[in-house]
Amino acid sequence: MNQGNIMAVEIDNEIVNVCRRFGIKGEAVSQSVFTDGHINSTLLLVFEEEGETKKYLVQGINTHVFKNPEELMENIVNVTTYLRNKIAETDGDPDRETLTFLKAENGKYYYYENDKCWRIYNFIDCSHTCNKIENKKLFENAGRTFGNFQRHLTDYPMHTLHETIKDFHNTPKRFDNLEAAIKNNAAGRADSIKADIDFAMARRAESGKLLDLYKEGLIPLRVTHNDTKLNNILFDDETNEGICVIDLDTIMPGFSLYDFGDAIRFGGNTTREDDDNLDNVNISLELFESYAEGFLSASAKALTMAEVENLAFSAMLMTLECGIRFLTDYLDGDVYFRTHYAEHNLVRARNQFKLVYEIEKHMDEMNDIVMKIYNKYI
Ligand code: ADP
Ligand code: GN1
Ligand code: MG
Repeated sequence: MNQGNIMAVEIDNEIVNVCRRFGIKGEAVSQSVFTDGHINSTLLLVFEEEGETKKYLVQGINTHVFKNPEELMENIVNVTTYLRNKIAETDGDPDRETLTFLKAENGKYYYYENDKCWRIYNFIDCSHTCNKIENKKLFENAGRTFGNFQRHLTDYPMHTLHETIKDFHNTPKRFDNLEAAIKNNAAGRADSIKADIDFAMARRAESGKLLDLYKEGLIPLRVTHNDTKLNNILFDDETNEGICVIDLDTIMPGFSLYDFGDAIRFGGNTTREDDDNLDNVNISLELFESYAEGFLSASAKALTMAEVENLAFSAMLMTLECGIRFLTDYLDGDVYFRTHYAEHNLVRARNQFKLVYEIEKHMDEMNDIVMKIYNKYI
């Protein structure tokens, strides 16, 4: 079962033809679309072949965002191959605990058809994704899953990874982009959002803190996921354990704090990231504690003191950065994130800024929680 938003649609022959390019045989019996992601377009295709049912994830790569599919897929295939070996060594099930990509007839792991770029990988059955935490144990499991993911990749040759999106979590650069978008005012929306711009700009000075710590040698570069939204983990239907980390497009060298902070941004919010009722937006300290418990249980021993001391700060920074990105896209005329209505990016930005405000208010408590858990694991 998959609880992510999924909707049955009519079978599209164009998509079935794409599947043929990847050597998929049999009769297509259903097609569904996942509506959660903001970037790629994701479909589930089910085929019947000689009495057997086979399920595939068919994904249209957003080439406006990922401009070099060759490098993108090289990263992903190399990392998943490496993970397969690690998982097999520890008696895990590589077919379920990492993604397996199909090769197309051109010998590559992506295929252009009618100017669209496609990839196909195994659908992991009896799993589900979540957009909202129903019980805190699940968020602890999420923390452990992302913590283990990072741990598994500790010795991965980082220099071989391509930077699929340059300066992805460089928050000062994200501020520069916001400033440029205000000047350009492409969609004519700048005048109406002065208060939102002021809120962001008031925090510009602290946006380079992690980069400064890196320059001082206090936090290291690691192989990181960089998009640790809760719905980028598949949970086992029976056990609710996190089984597989998905959405691997942004695996790049980064700071562990990016992964921690971004997970809190999404899963620690008391409501969804596009709730327009700002009274609903708050940081759940209970959920923060659960995630920190899971994450630190898997990674505490490997972290530097500066990393530990900035876990709570990273939640604020990643939320601020995401808010800035939504606001920038609103100013640009919604050219990056998929939106479902005209003000969607503005609603998302305001939601994120409210969460920043709440995290700032609770920063001391969040730091205390981190230290309490950290001391248990060292
Ligand atoms: P996006 O970049 O658009 O977020 P994702 O790779 O995260 O795309 O996929 C979108 C959704 O599709 C996920 O949140 C999840 O619900 C579902 N999904 C993706 N990969 C798999 C898989 N291998 N098995 C089962 N469901 C999957
Ligand atoms: C995008 O692809 P998806 O929906 O998992 C975005 C993330 C943002 C997130 C906000 C490549 O993630 O960086 O944090 O939306 N991915 C990319 O929800 O930009
Ligand atoms: Mg995703």
